[in-house]
Amino acid sequence: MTQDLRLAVAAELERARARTALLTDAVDDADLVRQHSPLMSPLVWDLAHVGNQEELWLVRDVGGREPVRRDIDELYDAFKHPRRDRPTLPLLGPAEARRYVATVRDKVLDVLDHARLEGQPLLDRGFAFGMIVQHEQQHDETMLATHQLRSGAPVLAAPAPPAAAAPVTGEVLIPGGPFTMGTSTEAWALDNERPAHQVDVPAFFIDRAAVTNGQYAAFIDAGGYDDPRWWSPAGWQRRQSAGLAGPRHWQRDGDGWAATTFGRTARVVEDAPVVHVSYYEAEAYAAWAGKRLPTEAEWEKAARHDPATGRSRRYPWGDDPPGSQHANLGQQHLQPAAAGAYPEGVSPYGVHQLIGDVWEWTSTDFHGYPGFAAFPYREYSEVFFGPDYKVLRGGSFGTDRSACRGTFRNWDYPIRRQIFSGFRCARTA
Ligand code: AVJ
Ligand code: FE
Repeated sequence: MTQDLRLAVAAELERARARTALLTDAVDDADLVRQHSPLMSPLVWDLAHVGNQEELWLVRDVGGREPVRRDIDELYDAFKHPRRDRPTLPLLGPAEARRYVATVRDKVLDVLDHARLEGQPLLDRGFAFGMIVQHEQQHDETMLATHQLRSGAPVLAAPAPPAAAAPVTGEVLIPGGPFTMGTSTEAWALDNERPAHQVDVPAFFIDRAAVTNGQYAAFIDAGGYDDPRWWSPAGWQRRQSAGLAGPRHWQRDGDGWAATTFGRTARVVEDAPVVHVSYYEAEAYAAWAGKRLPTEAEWEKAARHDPATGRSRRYPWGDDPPGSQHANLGQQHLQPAAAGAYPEGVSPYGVHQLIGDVWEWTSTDFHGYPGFAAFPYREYSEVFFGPDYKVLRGGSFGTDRSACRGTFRNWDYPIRRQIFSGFRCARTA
């Protein structure tokens, strides 16, 4: 049993590292140390930061081993230096960073061989290793977002996602009543997903698919960006000060729209989810459509609640881990898939593509659930709780399956759109 777990952990560590290598080997050294946007770190910072977190938690804390590079802890502490300042730091260069992460990984595989993966909460069912796997995968998504902000010739390529099996439109009614939100049993769930608790959700309608490029273009063409009626006061202020006129990366193309994706410009796909919109834009679209954004509890009930059994599933399709038939995850396609492309991923209520494709904005501020306890460090979640951040759910095409669950919670500022963010609409029944 623990031998199986050890092998599974090692495979997940390896899979994360392969993705990190792909994203960092795709560009030359000059590109690795360059800052492609003030919102992002140089890729070489993410690389060494991933290794440093792995060293802190697995080499030193779990393994009780001597530090590899205690002298660099400060450089890679995300709270010591905001992203915009990171290019001016005396960072490890590309070759040094690669050597560092490889040295740390060698030690970690040795620690894994000897660790007891039970007993204390930090090690129970391999949690600390799972946390570090997810951390690397989260940074791999961040690095993918950096790639999207990079200018120059394309360096990443992937096959197109599957087409829609049948078009998915309209909404479903989710009857009122309690459901179980969050988890107390998922082995690698992070602190903010815990504990499981009952939430009574009044009846509501939710869209079966995320808002598509075609639908969003109709909002723009109807003058949606010029009518303060649809925008919240904060959203309108942002729309004005940032001069917003459409999703990030969109440009006019005749009477339609094109978008530049990882260096390639093409017409936007009508029936694929819109991506790179802020919370404020999502909120304005929903108001224009006579709807609203779902609350986080509504989103999770639509995704996990099984009315036949009364229990909450790990994923919309059941308890099996995500496969390529269920959801567009893991940077396999590098773009969201059309509504209806993953019929095997549908939820019990008939809602599609809740997992994968695009992160979905919810109307809920990021807070701890009742009974929340910071674990294993306050800086993962707790320091972000409060009204400044909105919760996003479901993961995107850039999110790995190890960093995405029915209970997984992401968060960002409502003005942000460099992430792979979209949304679906809801309304009160
Ligand atoms: C959960 C995506 C908001 O990138 O800020 C990475 C994940 N935390 N390193 C982030 C994270 C520490 C986090 N998000
Ligand atoms: Fe980090």
